[in-house]
Amino acid sequence: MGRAQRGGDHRGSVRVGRGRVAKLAALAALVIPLTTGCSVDEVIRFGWPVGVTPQAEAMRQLWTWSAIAALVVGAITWGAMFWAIAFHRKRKGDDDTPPRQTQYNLPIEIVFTVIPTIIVAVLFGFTVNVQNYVTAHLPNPDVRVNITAFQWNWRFDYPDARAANGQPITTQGTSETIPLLVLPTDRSIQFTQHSTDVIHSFFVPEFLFKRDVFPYPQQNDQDNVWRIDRIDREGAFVGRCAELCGAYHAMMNFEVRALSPALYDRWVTLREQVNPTTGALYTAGEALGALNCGQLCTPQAYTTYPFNTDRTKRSASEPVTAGS
Ligand SMILES: [Cu+2]
Repeated sequence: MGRAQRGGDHRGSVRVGRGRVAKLAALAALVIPLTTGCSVDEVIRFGWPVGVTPQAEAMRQLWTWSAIAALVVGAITWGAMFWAIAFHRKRKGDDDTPPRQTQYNLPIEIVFTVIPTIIVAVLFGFTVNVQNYVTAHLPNPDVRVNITAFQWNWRFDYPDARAANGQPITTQGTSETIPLLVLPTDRSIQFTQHSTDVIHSFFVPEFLFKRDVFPYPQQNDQDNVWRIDRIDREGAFVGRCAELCGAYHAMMNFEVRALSPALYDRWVTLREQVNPTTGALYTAGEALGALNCGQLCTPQAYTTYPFNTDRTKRSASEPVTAGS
């Protein structure tokens, strides 16, 4: 067998090898999404939770398109890299002459400066647009809630709803009770927040949003007002403190309970009244229990649970069993 013929066989086997790799890659690209149970919706969320507000959806779309833009740039870059690696390797018999050099090529330099600048400008434009939408205030919100954060719990006041004692409806968490932030679906809600001690952060993952809770927000030049246009569906959503605020920061949880507007109105009416069983104003949990609407009206939080404050226990807190 001559040298040329052996060389031909070698090139042929390389071609077959490359073809097999390409087929395997295509097969993996097809099979992996199908076998891992990922829906198209899940894939294009690129790991973000499913939001329940229009603001969350706007941010999710920004994220999705930014990720797609990054993947397109990535695919072009990886393609160029692998093409150079595969087809421009130093081969046996090549001498040490360097390949054709293209530095100081002004048109290419200009193109490679202008294209990234355009990409960054477009991403910046869309980001500012979404940010302005998410952080805008509402002139006339349907519901207003004042949030007070403190080491290590939350208080929620409804300034537009007066209880029988003339004070706004208030829900405050304790070491034994996770505070329930009851809100209506399909109504605009504006939150005003402040802290009584250190900086906390109000975070509901399903809102895809968090805002630091400052002491003295005005003096600290902080925008402590934000809003959501509506909550899209009923449900219970865990809320957390997202700013390291002290020893029990990780346990500073609350629960958003989103009710239909009709149920929410009934809940507010109950909270304005005295509970005949206790002789005191209805608590958030008692009023929910009285609505009797199934799991959504469970008097205690069920997305999270109170923590054990006894530090001598040295064991993890346990979920509160039903009825306790
Ligand atoms: Cu905190």
